Amino acid sequence: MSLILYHGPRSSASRRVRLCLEEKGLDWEGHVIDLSRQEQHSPDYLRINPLGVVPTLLHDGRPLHESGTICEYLDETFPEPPLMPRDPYDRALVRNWVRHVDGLIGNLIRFNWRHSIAKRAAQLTDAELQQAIARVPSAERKEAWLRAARTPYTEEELAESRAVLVGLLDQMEATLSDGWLFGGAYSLADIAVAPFIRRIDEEIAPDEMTTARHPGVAAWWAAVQARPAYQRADFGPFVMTE
Ligand SMILES: N[C@@H](CCC(=O)N[C@@H](CS)C(=O)NCC(=O)O)C(=O)O
Repeated sequence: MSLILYHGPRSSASRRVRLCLEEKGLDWEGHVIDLSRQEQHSPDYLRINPLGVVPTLLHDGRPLHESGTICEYLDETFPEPPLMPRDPYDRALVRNWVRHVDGLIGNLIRFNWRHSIAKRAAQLTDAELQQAIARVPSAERKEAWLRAARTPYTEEELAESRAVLVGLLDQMEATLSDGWLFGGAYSLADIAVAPFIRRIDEEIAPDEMTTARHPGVAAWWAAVQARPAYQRADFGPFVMTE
C-alpha cells in the first residue's frame, strides 16, 4: 500500500490532509510542490490535479484532489480511529461545515499570498506574468495571481476578510459542544478548520483568540495543538524571513 501526498508545507488545504493522515497513524510519503514557482500548473501535475492546486493524494497510484474529499476518503478507507460521527445527521452537519470553511479560502489567500506567491509574482515582467496567468486553470485563481503580482490587497480589503474570519470564530463558539465542533468528538470538522485557526492565531486576528474574546475556541485550539498528530503534521510558521 502506498500513500503519496503532493502538498505545500504552508498550504492550509495540505495541512488538513497531513493532519488527517497523522491522526490515522498512516505511513505516507510527501512531495513538496513549490507554488510560487508554479509547479502546481505543470502539465505533469495537472494530469493528477486538473484544478492546479495542492494537495493531491496518490493512493496506490490513483490520484485524488480536494482536501475535504481526501480526508473523507481516508476516513472511509482507514476507519480507525473514526473521524466522522456515526449518526447520519451529524455526518451531514460535518460535510456542510467543511463546505462552509472551503468557501472562505479566498479570505485566507488575501493574507497568505502576501508572504508566498506575491513575492515571486511581483518580480515577473508583464510578458512573464501573462504567461504565468495563462497556465492557471481557474478564472478565480487567475485573478488572485494578477492581484498578487500587481495590486496588493488594500487595508480595507484585508479588514473585510479579517471580519469574515472572525465571524468564523463566532460560529465556532456557538457550535462547540463537549469541546469539539460536532457530535462531541474530534472529527473532520475540527481538522477542516484547524489550518484556518492557525493563521488567525498567528497573524490575522490573534487578539480574537483569547479566552476573553472566544473562550470555547481558545480551549478548543489548545486541545487541538496538544494532539500528537498536530505536532507531526507540522503547522510551522507561515510568515518566514527568507
Ligand atoms: N478546495 C481546494 C483548495 C486547494 C487550494 O486552494 N490550494 C492552494 C494552497 S492552500 C493552492 O494550491 N494555491 C496555489 C494556486 O492557486 O496557484 C482543496 O481543499 O483542496
